Amino acid sequence: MDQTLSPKQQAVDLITRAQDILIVSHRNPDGDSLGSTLALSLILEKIGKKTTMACPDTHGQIFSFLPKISDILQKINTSKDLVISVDLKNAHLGKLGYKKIEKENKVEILITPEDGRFEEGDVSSHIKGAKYDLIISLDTPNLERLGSLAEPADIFYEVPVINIDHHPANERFGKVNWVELVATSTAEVLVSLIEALGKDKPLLDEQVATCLLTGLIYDTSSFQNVNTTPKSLTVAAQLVAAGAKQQEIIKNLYKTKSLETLKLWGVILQKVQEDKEGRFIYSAVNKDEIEQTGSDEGAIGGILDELLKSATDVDFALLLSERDGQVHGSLRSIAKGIDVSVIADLFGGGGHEVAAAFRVEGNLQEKQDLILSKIKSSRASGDQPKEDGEIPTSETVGIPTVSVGKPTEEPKSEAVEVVEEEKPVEEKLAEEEPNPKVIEEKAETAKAPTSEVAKEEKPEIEEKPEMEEKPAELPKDESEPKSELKPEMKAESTEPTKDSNEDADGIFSFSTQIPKSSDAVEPQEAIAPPPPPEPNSDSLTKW
Ligand SMILES: [Mn+2]
Repeated sequence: MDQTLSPKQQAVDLITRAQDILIVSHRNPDGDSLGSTLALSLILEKIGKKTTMACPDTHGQIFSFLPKISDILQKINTSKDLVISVDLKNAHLGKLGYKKIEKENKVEILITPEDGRFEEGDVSSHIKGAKYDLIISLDTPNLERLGSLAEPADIFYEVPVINIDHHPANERFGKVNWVELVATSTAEVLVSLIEALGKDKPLLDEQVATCLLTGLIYDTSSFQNVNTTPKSLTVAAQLVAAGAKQQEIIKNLYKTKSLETLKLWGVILQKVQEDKEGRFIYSAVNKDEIEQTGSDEGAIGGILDELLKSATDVDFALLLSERDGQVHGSLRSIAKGIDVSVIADLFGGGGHEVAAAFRVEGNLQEKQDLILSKIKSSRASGDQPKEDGEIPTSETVGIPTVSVGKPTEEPKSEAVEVVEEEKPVEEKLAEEEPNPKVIEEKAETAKAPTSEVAKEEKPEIEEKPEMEEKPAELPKDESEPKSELKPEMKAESTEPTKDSNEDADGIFSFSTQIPKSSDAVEPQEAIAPPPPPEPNSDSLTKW
């Protein structure tokens, strides 16, 4: 890779040479991560690439209007094929088949020569590399945020990664790191990539524009946030001109609430309380209440921004929600100059000045009072609102200054973990302190950041929601008809011609796809019986 090229040029170069591209984005998907993923997939398919989209968590209902959204997988297949090669110098291929020996938990592959005689030394084997030849990570500051997609993370070290993002905390884990701090959203960065890829033919169509505009609208809260830049407005205008369905996006993102969401909001609003001394409002919702309304945790996200944040005469709003044995705290500043990341920091959390979050192990009942009293005493001890017009410092602009510590390194009374806010907030830093040094930083292969700047930006915002994670149920193989495994030679094979069963790499593939359900599944479980033979289906004989 030519290091003198810009990250954009390097990205274009890698994409041009790749065939099978995996697009991944962070846990707890949002409008930017989803819109960007979908737009990029649509574009890459247009230029003849095969793409797979993956996000470790399911998306919220409000995003269902986006094209192709149901194609986003929650799991990626990281399994690798075992390739058995047979040298044909001594014999020509006649028939090829296999049989499974249940007792010994083995499969035998039988190759009958058409003429000549095979020698034992004609056989060799190797493990085929990862299925994908390129990974593009979108809107994701580090591998941890990819959740189960990066567990194990081997594939991210074996396959080149293009890391496209706009978060200051990005760890630059890619081979190419295109991190534009001045961009409002990853979608905005992609507009420039799409232009570069579409030199020969324009690629921006209605669907792509709608996906990208969703990302821009989401990350700027419909251009309300302070991170809204002139460029983002120009790009948005360009997208609307290309047919982006702005009204449909607004309707789905902001004007459509399911009855379940409204019920949950009702519960939350009913329980809102004010702490006069601490100058904040708070509400809390437990697991049962979430379940009773029929909504999911994803429905909680919007209420802070849409309702609680409108409260007057308080400094900030706090919402506690119980999820999977943890209490999640979400914070929004209301009064100008209040930095809620300081509050989140009390519990090992982090975030930005205007929005932050934390997570505490335990249930709501036992932790609520503890959390509230800790906040109150911190407020009492002099966390005063900052003066308006104060010159932003690295702290006030939301550069997280908390150090990330595993619970073992930071013994605290309660096990806390740092979380990132569900809803991305404005990257004020991006606007106020664009750091050319970082933007210009050239690709580094999966290395820890070495520069001072990079260290400073080491993300302490780490999110472990896992709340929406519903790994796809994989079919079990119990139902497999055992009779199919009987070692009886089937005679209906055809001539071993290459064309019908050779894939792009020239490797024979069984017409009976062995359903590789998941890498987590025991190999022997994953092997399904061959389906009933179809005459002339291929030249591989099953017996
Ligand atoms: Mn984003």
